[in-house]
Amino acid sequence: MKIEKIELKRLHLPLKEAFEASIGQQTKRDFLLVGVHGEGETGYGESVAMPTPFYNEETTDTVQYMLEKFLIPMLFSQPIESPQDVSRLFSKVRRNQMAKAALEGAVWDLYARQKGIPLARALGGTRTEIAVGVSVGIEKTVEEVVRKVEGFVEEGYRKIKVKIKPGFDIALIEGLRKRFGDSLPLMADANSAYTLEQADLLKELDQYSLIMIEQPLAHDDIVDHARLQQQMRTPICLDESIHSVEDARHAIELGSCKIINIKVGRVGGLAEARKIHDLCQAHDVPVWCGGMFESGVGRAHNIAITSLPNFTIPGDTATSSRYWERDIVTPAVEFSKPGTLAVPEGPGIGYAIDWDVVSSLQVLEKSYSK
Ligand code: OSB
Ligand code: MG
Repeated sequence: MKIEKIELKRLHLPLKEAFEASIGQQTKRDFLLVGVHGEGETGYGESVAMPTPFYNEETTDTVQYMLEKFLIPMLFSQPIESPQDVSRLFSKVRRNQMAKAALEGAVWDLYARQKGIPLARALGGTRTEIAVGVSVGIEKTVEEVVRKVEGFVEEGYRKIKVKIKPGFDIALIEGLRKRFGDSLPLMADANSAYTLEQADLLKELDQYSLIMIEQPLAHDDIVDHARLQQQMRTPICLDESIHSVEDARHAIELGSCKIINIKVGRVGGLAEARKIHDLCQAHDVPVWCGGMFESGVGRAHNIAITSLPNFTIPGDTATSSRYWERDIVTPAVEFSKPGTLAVPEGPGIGYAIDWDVVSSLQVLEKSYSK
């Protein structure tokens, strides 16, 4: 693959409404759009790090720094045959998964475009459509969350995930079950808001037949999660704790979870995401694709990886209109039928960049040549 030029654009994209979780409130995305040019084509990726280090240790600034100082120069320093080479090349840089994933994802898109095939096919995906759910933030009252969920159920979302935190947990889940009954596919995400000492409280959730509880304990833990899983019927899903296929192997061996949330950014890119998918498939551990409020570019990457066969649980890849007044891609990401997104058939990510929107959001632009 010839890689001739790389462009970074920093964009501020306001969320339609603020989103609250136990790790804090978010009102906009501040992220980098990465363009990789070669042989007359351009591939796109985006960084999913937040502006603050409250989900993981990376931030938009650290991603920009790592790209400029290390990852872009490394990519220019070696011939690349395929996107897997990028993943191998970057493996000597410790961590900084979201910085690596932003650039690696753009190279995957470029690779698929150069071959004239959809990114989903380049990854080995087989689905033509994917089922999706939606992640719902914390509100002031249970009633407000119930009202939000009513709208999403009406739209056809196939899974409802609600954020919980101490003091906004059991009563919320009970309220949702009272309103929607036991058949609503429902799960809770704690973003590490509890400790093992609160196991008795978490075990109360067992009576509500949740599909899973996501990351109840510390962001860097797999030992206490294994202890908790032994005491709980509800499957534990790990998000923050999994950064690599090795982390996934350790968690599966220890019994720390029964389900894994794969976020392409959190694990350092599509090649690593696929390795985790394959390992989980071999161990009968279902996976689903998490979200980081991606713009349409990251959303398209999420759709592509979700086309792999072991993504059997609806992910958090909701439509563009759930987040943005105007997305940066065209067409916007919308349902092909309720709760379903079609896997694009065009080359690469299958969406075009809307440059008018990008230029209206852009706060910084940089370009690097070989
Ligand atoms: O824990 O899954 C999470 C958003 C930002 C950071 C972490 C998480 C989330 C979400 C929202 O749950 C997912 C989305 O709608 O993109
Ligand atoms: Mg999560």
